[in-house]
Amino acid sequence: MYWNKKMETMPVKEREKLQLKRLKWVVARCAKNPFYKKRFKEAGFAPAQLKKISDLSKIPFTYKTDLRDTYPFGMFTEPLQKITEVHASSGTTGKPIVVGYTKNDIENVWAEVMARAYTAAGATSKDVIQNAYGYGLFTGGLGFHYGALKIGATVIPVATGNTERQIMLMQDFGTTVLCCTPSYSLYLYSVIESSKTDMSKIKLKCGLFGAEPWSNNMRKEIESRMHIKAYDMYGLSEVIGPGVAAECEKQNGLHVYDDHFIPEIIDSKTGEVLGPEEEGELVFTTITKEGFPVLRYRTKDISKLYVDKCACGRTHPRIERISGRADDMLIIRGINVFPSQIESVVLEMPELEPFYQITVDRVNNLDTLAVEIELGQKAFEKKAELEPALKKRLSDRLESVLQIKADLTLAAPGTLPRSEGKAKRVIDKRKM
Ligand code: DLL
Repeated sequence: MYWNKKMETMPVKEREKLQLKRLKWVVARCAKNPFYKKRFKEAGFAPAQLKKISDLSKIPFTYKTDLRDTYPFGMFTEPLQKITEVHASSGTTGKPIVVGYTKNDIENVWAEVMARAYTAAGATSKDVIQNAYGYGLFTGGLGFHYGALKIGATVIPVATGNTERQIMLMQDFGTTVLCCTPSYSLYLYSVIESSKTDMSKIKLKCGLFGAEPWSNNMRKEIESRMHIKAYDMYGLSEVIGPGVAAECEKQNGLHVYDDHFIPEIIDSKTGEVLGPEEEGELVFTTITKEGFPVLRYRTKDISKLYVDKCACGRTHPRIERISGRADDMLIIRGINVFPSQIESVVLEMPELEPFYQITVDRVNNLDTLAVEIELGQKAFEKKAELEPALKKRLSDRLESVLQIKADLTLAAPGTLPRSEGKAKRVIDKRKM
């Protein structure tokens, strides 16, 4: 079942022609933006160099740090009046990275690719979709919402948390499609199993899971425990949000909707473009977005590209499930967290020393974040007196920066491990 048969099954050669036309269009728009204008000049790139689709590799890369440097709207290619919505995700430091959409970007790009993804997972207008991704600045909630509206399904915008309520709605409203992070789905199900839920009232047939890395083993666990099909959904705010690539019923890689986003796999160190089935960093160029296009955006996500035809009939290339990241970004309950964000909060507090350890774990299928920080000597001497207020201040500040709660421990000076080389500040105990 296709949402847009013409685009999803278009012969590759024909699609390449379309891509080249669209690429020229987007590059011409970017050439008028001061950031890109400068980047093109520095790289000695001129839009006229684009003669065939492989000339894409002549365009200079863009990076997450470029978004930080042009914060908030410097990479937009439409005036703010034309931008109808903004979203934001974690940057490497305190400020978020901001992305913007025109009405057309939302209706004809985002909702369109999400409609394709839902359809590929077997969802139709007859389904009741429980959307348990976070609504707000995070791209998950509204991305899944717009796609659900587009296919004409009934959407329950329940957002994250409140597991008891999720289960109640799931039974009472007859949810058939669940959208949330894969780890949350398992947590939800463990609560269903331990509470005396009437299983005959659970009508779930599939789930669209993403926003964090997960494995095929985790898929098997979800599918066998929940008796549903579990589909991998991939995306990132900078490219569109969820809906950059999604699995079809064959569950054999994620189709990249490359009439909107052209994927490349590169060698992270040299920047050289790699061939099909070679592992490297995913890079995307958006070729239809008006508000905030990105050219050769370095995702830091590690994957492979498959260009052979999928048995489902779609001609879009596929990426392999993301196997890791080329930087230190952690994904905790679907939220991007950089250790540097935690560090910057620690450094704001004069009572604390810049020695800290971050431990991420998974308890009952839910990610946990614990941060241990050393107190300075003076503060340590008054620990009993200072601790409650200091912990509260730190906890509130971390939550406002990270959007998740951390379990905090204030340690005695000199007690956390020191290292001679690179500090190992993060212990990730999760097994996926
Ligand atoms: O997490 C978009 C999304 C929302 C995708 C809901 C799927 C479902 P960001 O917050 O900008 O956007 O985070 C993007 O999350 O670069 C990956 O490292 C990671 N990520 C997203 N989906 C997957 C996935 C959303 N299916 C970052 N597998 C990306 C592994 C994923 N990692």
